[in-house]
Amino acid sequence: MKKAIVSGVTGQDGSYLVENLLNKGYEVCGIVRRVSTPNVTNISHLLNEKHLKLVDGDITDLSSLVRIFADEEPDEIYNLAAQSFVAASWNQPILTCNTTGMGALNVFEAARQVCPSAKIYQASSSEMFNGIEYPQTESTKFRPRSPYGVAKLFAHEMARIYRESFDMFIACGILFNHESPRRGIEFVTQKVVDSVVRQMCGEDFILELGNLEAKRDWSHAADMVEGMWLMLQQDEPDDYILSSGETHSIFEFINKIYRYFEIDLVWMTRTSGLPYGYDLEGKVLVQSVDKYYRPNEVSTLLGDSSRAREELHWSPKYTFDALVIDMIENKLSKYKEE
Ligand code: NAP
Ligand code: F7E
Repeated sequence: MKKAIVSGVTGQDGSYLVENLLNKGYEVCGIVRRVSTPNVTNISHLLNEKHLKLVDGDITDLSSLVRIFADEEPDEIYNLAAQSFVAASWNQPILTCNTTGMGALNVFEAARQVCPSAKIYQASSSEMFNGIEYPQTESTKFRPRSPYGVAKLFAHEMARIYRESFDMFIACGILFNHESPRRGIEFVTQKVVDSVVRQMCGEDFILELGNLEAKRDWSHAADMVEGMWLMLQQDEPDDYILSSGETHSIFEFINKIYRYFEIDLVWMTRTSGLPYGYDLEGKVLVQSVDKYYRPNEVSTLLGDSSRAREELHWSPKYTFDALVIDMIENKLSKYKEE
C-alpha cells in the first residue's frame, strides 16, 4: 500500500485529492493546522475512512514537518497548503510569503533531511504569469502581479533548485483556476453562485464585485487532482500546466449564472465608469464597486495544457458548463436543506 502525505487537506483541492487517493488504494496522512475552531467541512464525509489519518502540523513550522515525515515515511508528498486568496495577499504580504513561499521550502527541506526519495508535488499557479501574453505554456515567462504570485514563484524556483541540486523528485503543477462546490466563498465563482442563488430564493441585496473584465481559464478541481497524481507517477519530475484551454470573462460567468435562472441581465455603466447589471424589470442585481478592485491584476489567463494531455494522458471530464451546473445545483440543494 502506497502512503501519501497531503498538506492543505481541509481546502478545496486537498479534499478531492484525498478522495482520489483513497479510491486508488493509498494510505493518506493529512496535515491539519491548529485553529481554535476546527474547519473540516470539506473532508467531513471522509473522517471515518480507515486509511485516512489526520496529524497536527503547520508548513511554516519546519520541525512539525520533520516529525511528520519521519513518523510516516511517505512515498508521495502533495504540498497544497497555502494562503491561496490573491486579493488578501496585498493586505497580508508577509504572511502570504511565509506560508505560500517559505512553507513550500520547509516541505522540500524537511523531505531532504528525512525522506529524500519521496516524490513531491508542489502546487504552482498561473498567477506566476503576467496575463498579457497568452495562451500561456510551460515556457511563457513569469512576471507575477501580486505578492501571492511572487510567493508561488519563489516556491516554484526552489522546487527546481532542490530537484537539480539534490536530485529530488519534485514536480510542479502550474494550475489555472479551478473551482467546485467546495470552493471557498470569497473566490469569484463561489461568491457569484452563492449570491445569485440567495437572490433567487428571495433575499434582497445587490451583488457587489470588482473587475469584471478579467478573463480566467476555469476547470473543475476533481479533474485537477488526477493530474497532480499523474505527475508523480512519471519516471522523471517536471513542470506541467493543467488548464481547460478556454477563457471566459467574469462578465460571462455572471451572465451564465443568471441565465440558468432565466434572467438576461442588461449591463450599463455608471458615470464613475463602474458597470452594473439589472433585470428586465429594471431591478439592479449586480454592480462593480471600488472596494473589490485589486491594486494589480493578471488580466487574461488561457492555459495551453497540451503537454500534460500528451505526456501524462491527462483528460479532464468536466466542461465549463458541467462545472457551472455542479456548483449551482450543489448550492441549491444546500440552500434547501438549510
Ligand atoms: P484552499 O482551499 O485555500 O486551501 C488551502 C489549504 O491550505 C487549507 O487546507 C488551509 O488550511 C491550508 N493552510 C493554510 N495555511 C497553512 C499552514 N500554515 N499550514 C498548514 N496548512 C495551511 O486552496 P485550494 O484552492 O485547495 O488550492 C490548493 C493549492 O493549490 C494552494 O497551494 C493554492 O495556492 C494552489 N492553487 C490553487 C488554484 C485554484 O484555482 N484553486 C490554482 C493554482 C494553484 P485551513 O483550512 O486551516 O485554512
Ligand atoms: O478571482 C475577479 C478578480 O479570487 C478571479 C486562486 O485559486 O486562481 C485563484 O486566484 C478574478 C480576478 O481567483 C471579484 O479580480 C472580480 O480577476 O476567484 P478569484 P484568482 O485571483 O484568479 C489562481 C490560479 C490561484 O492560484 C489562486 O490561489 O475575478 N473578481 N470581482 C473578483 N474576485 C473575487 N475573489 N471577488 C470579487 O468580488
